[in-house]
Amino acid sequence: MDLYYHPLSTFSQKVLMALYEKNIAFNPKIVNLRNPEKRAEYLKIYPLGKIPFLVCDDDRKVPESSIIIEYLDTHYDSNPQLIPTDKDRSRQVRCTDRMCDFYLTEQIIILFFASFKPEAERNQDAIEKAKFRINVMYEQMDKDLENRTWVMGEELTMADCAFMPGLFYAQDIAPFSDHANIVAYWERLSLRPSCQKIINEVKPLLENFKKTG
Ligand SMILES: N[C@@H](CCC(=O)N[C@@H](CS)C(=O)NCC(=O)O)C(=O)O
Repeated sequence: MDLYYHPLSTFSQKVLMALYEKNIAFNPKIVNLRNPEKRAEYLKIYPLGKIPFLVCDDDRKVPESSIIIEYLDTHYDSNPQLIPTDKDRSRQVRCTDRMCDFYLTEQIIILFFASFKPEAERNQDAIEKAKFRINVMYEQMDKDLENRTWVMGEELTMADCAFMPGLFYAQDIAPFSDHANIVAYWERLSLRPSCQKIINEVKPLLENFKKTG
């Protein structure tokens, strides 16, 4: 199957983590959405132009990071199971994943792109709202992680895949150093081979992106 993605993209990293954790092989198709020609080519594959996007061998198309992970969980017999089969646990994991996407990852992306703009051109309202949401998420996460190894408990789930990219980018732009349980969690999470693989690939690209904007 083909995975359309970019190593710098947070939602792509979420899916990469699931693929690496489950040890599922895929054809990497890196999409550079900043290049107008490449973007136009990609729009023919996925008209909304969002990444990640999975095209399966039977030509089934799967958009949206959480839905791709659900597809991997239900179509591949490989552990870990990232969305529990128990209905209540499943709802809790999907809820945390969604909260993370909307109120942490997307807010961190807002701060990340704002950081490249001159102060006067930044949307201060959006920045304040983003900081507020990130802080609410950190407070909740720090409480949740008090007695847990992973964000939902002792099993790694899709929610951990969702938190990984945001926390990676947050280190510079929305530090969580005041939240000891998140710091300890990030240490555990970032040391997983799946995360190391993603971080090692993204670090040089990120340094370059910061220089060139
Ligand atoms: N809800 C989507 C969000 C995907 C998304 O926003 N991806 C970003 C990259 S991290 C993207 O495609 N941005 C390009 C654009 O919006 O044109 C998911 O979970 O996959």
